[in-house]
Amino acid sequence: MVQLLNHEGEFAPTKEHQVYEDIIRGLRQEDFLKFYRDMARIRRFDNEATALQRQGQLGLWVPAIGQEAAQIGSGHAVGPNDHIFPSYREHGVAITHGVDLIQMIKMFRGVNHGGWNPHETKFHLYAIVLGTHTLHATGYAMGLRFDGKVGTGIPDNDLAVITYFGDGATAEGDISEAFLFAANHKTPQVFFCQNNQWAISSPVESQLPVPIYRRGEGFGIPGIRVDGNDVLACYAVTKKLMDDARAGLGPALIEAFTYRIGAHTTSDDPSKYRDSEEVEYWKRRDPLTRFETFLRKQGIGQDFFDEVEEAGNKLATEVREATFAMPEPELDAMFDYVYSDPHPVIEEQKAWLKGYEESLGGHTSSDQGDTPNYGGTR
Ligand SMILES: Cc1ncc(C[n+]2csc(CCOP(=O)(O)OP(=O)(O)O)c2C)c(N)n1
Repeated sequence: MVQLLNHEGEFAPTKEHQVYEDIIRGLRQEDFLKFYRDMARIRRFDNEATALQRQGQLGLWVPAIGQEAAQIGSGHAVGPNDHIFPSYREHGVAITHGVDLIQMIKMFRGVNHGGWNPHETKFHLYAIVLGTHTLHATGYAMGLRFDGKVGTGIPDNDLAVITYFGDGATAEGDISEAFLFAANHKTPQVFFCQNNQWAISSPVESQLPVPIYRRGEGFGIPGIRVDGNDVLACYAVTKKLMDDARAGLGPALIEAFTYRIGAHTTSDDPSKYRDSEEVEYWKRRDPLTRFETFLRKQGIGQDFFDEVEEAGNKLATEVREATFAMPEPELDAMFDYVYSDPHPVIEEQKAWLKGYEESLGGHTSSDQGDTPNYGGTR
């Protein structure tokens, strides 16, 4: 396993990881501070969003607590024009590529159609159906190869794709299919698995005949395991493999070994299926604490940490205020993007809903009971 920062927060790479050590030695202090700022920012955001859900302001929240190093480290290693295909927990990666967190809140409040503009950010929309987006990523990466965007060495021409998924998602056939197409087409692509050790209530041991990082071997995809709670290792390994992919060396698989400290989602109660000692063990391996220790050893003073905390509080206030100020969507907005052209069944449903609302005096109510009969065939 590649680890550059040990549990005591000391930079202690081994000889065999020289290539990754060199990548980190090429960074400036400013980069380290940015990594910490982003990890703390996303932790604060996560806590605020969880509180908003508990207060009935969001339909659901999906916390990423414990996975900040894997996400911020890898996210910063992705080039500005590379494409990112996330699953649904990658809020940390999202902020490294300019996704507006308020847009993300809108999605979980159910007032928009699923997020942000992926053309602007290169961070594609969240995919709830496990594994599907790894095929989208592979298709995109095949396109890059067909378009000559790989291995030319021409600055700004060569691009790569990264896709994120969990340990549980590796059980999906889609991921095996994505591996096969990626390997056959030698796509410029990194598969980044955050092994947070739980797929809701299924422990990773229940689905692991071989370690995840070796899952691609039979397809011809080399894999590497990285300490997912070490932001520097996550950065360095992702940077190296994305550079290799852009240079035309083909796809690779990274398994970031981490832990989901929080619940699967706000609808989950993990105390029903895992021991508190296990959670406490991993809290002692909190990626933020390890990196803070490292920074303090580098001479970073309290002022910096105070400033980060203040910025987090400010962000939380902004998110909260923006949430309360979000306008409700128009009732028929849900029909707008089903088809690009008008469709008779959709028009029929729209008309039915309008009539139904009018029969209630124009108010929406989810508890009126009637199951609508939309008429159309499907
Ligand atoms: C195809 C499919 N099957 C089942 C689900 C229900 N589901 C949602 S999340 C989840 C667990 C996923 O675990 P993992 O891939 O380890 O990712 P994590 O949520 O831990 O980040 C399941 C089974 C789904 N969304 N899609």
